[in-house]
Amino acid sequence: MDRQPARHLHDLLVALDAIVAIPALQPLERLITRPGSGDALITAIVGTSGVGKSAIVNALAGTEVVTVGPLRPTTTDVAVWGDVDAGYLPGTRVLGPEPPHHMVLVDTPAGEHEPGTVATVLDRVDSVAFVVSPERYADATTATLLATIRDRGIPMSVVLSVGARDPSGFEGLAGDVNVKLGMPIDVTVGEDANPLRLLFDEMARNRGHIIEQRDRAAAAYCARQVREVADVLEQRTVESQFVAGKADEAFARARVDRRQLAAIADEEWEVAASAIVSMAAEATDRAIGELAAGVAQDEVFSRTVAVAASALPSIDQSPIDDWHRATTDIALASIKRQRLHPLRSRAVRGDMWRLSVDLDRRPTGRVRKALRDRLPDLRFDRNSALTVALRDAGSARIAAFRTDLDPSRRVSAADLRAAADAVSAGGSLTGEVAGDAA
Ligand SMILES: Nc1nc2c(ncn2[C@@H]2O[C@H](COP(=O)(O)OP(=O)(O)OP(=O)(O)O)[C@@H](O)[C@H]2O)c(=O)[nH]1
Ligand SMILES: [Mg+2]
Repeated sequence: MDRQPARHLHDLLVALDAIVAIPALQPLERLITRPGSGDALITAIVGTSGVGKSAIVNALAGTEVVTVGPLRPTTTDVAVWGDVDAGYLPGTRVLGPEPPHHMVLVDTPAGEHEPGTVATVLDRVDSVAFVVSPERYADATTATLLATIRDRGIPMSVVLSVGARDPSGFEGLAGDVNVKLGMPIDVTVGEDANPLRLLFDEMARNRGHIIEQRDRAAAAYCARQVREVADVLEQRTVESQFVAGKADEAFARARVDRRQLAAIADEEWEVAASAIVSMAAEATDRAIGELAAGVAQDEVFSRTVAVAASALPSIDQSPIDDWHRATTDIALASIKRQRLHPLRSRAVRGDMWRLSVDLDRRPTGRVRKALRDRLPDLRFDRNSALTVALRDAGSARIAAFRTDLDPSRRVSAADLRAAADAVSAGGSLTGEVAGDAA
């Protein structure tokens, strides 16, 4: 698979508001990070609580490798049995014999108890063994879980787990499960796990095909999620333009040029930044003085020295000079970075406005002075109409900032849609697995 389109889409999504982008990011991780062709088929064992998911894993292992229990739910953490990168698939590692066909089997917590965990696992795995029991196959939670898997288009087999019960006594059960799930049972497992081993034999043989199908499904699902994000982005952009327009009206009413205000805010920030630099420099000078005078007893001070020394790559004959330069450079760089970061400086500006006008406080001295210089007849403290207008404007600007999904305006809905299309057109691992599918 060409992972480039997925990476590009990933970059666009991370530039957006994280909360909105997460549902689209998760399936993308598979397309970017799914280990290559040398790895085993990853299958999740999924179902509601008590259907026998963990019991099936133990039956396959021939020994108790995961906990089975009468309490609901029993499994609370994902258990990964087989060889796969823990960064790709986190969870407790199962110790025991090798899983069949070097597969990776994932015992999951019950879907109704840990829906978020199960959804994350689903986004990573290649296929699902969906487990039902004679007692639980027709309930709403089973249906919800099944819908989650179908929605993602994950290749799936249905496993009926009967435990120690005699399956011959279940007249009409198979037909009813078929009707209720809308899928036939692929395998019935009792205390003997052989029928399931046979199913896994076949899955292992079709491994390349299953992974390819899964990648296509992940790409399609991801593209769908991204299109939803693009819709939200479009809608939010319209909303934020509307509130920003309201702010401009308020500024116009008050006859204040907001660009002027912004410039003043920047100027204030610059003054504050240089104050921080000189404070840092003074502290450094003081420290150097104390060091030279041999009074570096103070615990805090020696810690500072240790940190500064460890930050320096090598201490030559003039360690104090190096130290001074390094700490000043770091202070300057961090201040510059903060200042240049557009999000941050906009947020700082927004906060300055809010402090000065939103809470009915007077604008800061420098803002007042600068405005007074430019508009000599204005008297801020007396002109309540202006204060109200400024407050409205400040609130609206802040609201616009918060409504905006992409305050830096690097991502457009059209970019997102185009990137999603590219991913759904190329989201296949065919080339990588074709050679070793057999
Ligand atoms: N009578 C009895 N039943 C048990 C015992 N341990 C497990 N079971 C039953 O065996 C079945 C399978 O249990 P599990 O394999 O833990 O079920 P699971 O699907 O993994 O359930 P969760 O981990 O809760 O999602 C359930 O019906 C349990 O109630 C036990 O010690 N005594
Ligand atoms: Mg369990």
